[in-house]
Amino acid sequence: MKTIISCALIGALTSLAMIGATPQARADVKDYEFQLIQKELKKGEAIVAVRLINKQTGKAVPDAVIIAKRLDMAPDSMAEMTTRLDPLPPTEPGVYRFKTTLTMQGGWQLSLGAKVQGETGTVENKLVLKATQ
Ligand SMILES: [Cu+2]
Repeated sequence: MKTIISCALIGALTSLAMIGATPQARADVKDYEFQLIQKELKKGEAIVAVRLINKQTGKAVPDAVIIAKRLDMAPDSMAEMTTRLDPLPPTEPGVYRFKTTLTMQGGWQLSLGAKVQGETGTVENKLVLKATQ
């Protein structure tokens, strides 16, 4: 009986020690990357979804705060042509979704700025997607 109790106690102390040293604390904003779930979407009403991953662990990163976002046609030399980008509630941890209207067929650039929990600095990515007929 006595042995069981001390094992449980050691287990609890080990868990506490692990909480104090999360591997994320040593990561850098450059270790994070947004990836498009779909690189081609139909022209018109669309949902753009991106996954934020930690490149060191390959894991999806939930609870990031999107602080900047823009969708424009820079890839087709129309950087001034922008469209709406409304955040949608998450359905999967680490996946960020936006409702938009792809008003023209062609290349669109999605620019994102995000704050990751426990990291200083901003994750900034530019991703290119294609609106098809
Ligand atoms: Cu255009």
